[in-house]
Amino acid sequence: SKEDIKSFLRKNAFIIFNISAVVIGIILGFTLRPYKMTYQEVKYFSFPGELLMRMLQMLVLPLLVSSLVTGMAGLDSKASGKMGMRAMIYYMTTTFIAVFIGILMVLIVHPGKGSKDEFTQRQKIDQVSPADAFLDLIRNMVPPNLVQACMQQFKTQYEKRVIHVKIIVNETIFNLTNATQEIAQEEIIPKPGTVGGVNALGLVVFSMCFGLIIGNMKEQGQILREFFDSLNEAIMRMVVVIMWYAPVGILFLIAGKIVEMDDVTQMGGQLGMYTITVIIGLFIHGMFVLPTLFFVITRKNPFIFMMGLLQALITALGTSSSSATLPITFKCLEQNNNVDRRVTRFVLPVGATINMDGTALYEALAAIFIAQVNNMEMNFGQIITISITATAASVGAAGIPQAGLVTMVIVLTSVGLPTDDITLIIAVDWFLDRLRTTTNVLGDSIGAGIIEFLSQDELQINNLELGNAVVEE
Ligand code: DAS
Repeated sequence: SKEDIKSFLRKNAFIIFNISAVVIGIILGFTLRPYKMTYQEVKYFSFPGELLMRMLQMLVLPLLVSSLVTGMAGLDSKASGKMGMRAMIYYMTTTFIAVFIGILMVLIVHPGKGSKDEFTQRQKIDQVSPADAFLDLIRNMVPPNLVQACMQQFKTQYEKRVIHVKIIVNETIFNLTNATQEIAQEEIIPKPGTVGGVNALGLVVFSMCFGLIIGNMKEQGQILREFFDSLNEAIMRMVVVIMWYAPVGILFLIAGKIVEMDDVTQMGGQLGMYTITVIIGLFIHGMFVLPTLFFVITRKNPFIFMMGLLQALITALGTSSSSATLPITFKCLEQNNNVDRRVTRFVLPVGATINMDGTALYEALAAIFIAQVNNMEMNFGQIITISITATAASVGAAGIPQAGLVTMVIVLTSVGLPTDDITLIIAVDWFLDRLRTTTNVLGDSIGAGIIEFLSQDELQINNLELGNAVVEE
């Protein structure tokens, strides 16, 4: 009946809007592509999308800090310790499985055919020793200046920007249009560990310690607990507003990207096979491994759970940033899937920062692909090294567009592969980045569901102990 249709539409409005946004965005993008817009025109055209990115990024900092602080403060230290352990075990296990799938896929499909003839002209890429990269990761965890940790680090980003310009502009094989050349100059590849200028890792570490401390401070900590709790609530209400705008932004982000993307003329060759291999690997991990894990542990239907996440997954696809998606991930998990807020607040900010299954899978796969292109046989030891460094590189990669490409350097240098060959895969990276970001967000969300299930006892005890002081929303 009419009423049924109405209530169906109302219940599923977000899902309908978001799916329509993707479909219309793709159609619009391909319709406008033949008109070869200039850089200026593309910029105006994608403006609604740029606005969405900015809105989401605007909320990330206060959301990340307030949710972690209240999350930690709202649990007793035993509960948070146990939950933290579970989260770490989940992150490590799933990341290793992802790496394993990536390696298996690239060894089976063997997309690299031992010649670089198809790829011409490569550019120099900065050398970073794995040891330095590792120290950098630790350094980022302890920001000397908290205010600075919240702000853009212009210098390093600018350096990366110049390098990126050279790479794109000098690539001759991809028939660059004017639009792409100029856009490349605007693009920023930030330093690992920084999220849209925010040092997320450092803020995560600080907020967790801070939350733990004020949680143990009895009456003295009351004001702070209430402050962060209410800040968190306010930010979450802002997220609701943005969620209504999100489909519009996503439509233009996708259409804009399709309009400006390079013509990849050689997709039939090695690069095409590589792309397909990555897609299949991500698909296996996201649609088979993670749902199975979820089902085995919780005995709940993983695909219903994933339907509830749809808006977050689509936002990840549109923004290629798991950090920018974080606000939406929160809302989807809490509103649609009823995951306990004490769990989401605790695990989502950490997950979005360090747990990146898609990125890990991709880095391992890409490294071995580059070895294949160079006709270099990787022995067992080297493959183990790649697994470990790919995991570390995914932890170190910030949740921002194409961060994984930057941390690839660590994986390549660890086994003596030419880092300049990262430029071979740049042409398709914007696309694969979107898919791996979606996988990253899926991994974090399924993790939240699993950890909630495993932590029922602790949550129960905390409910009784804390009454409705901090816990009740
Ligand atoms: N785009 C990333 C993310 O936000 C990371 C990556 O580049 O792999 O998840």
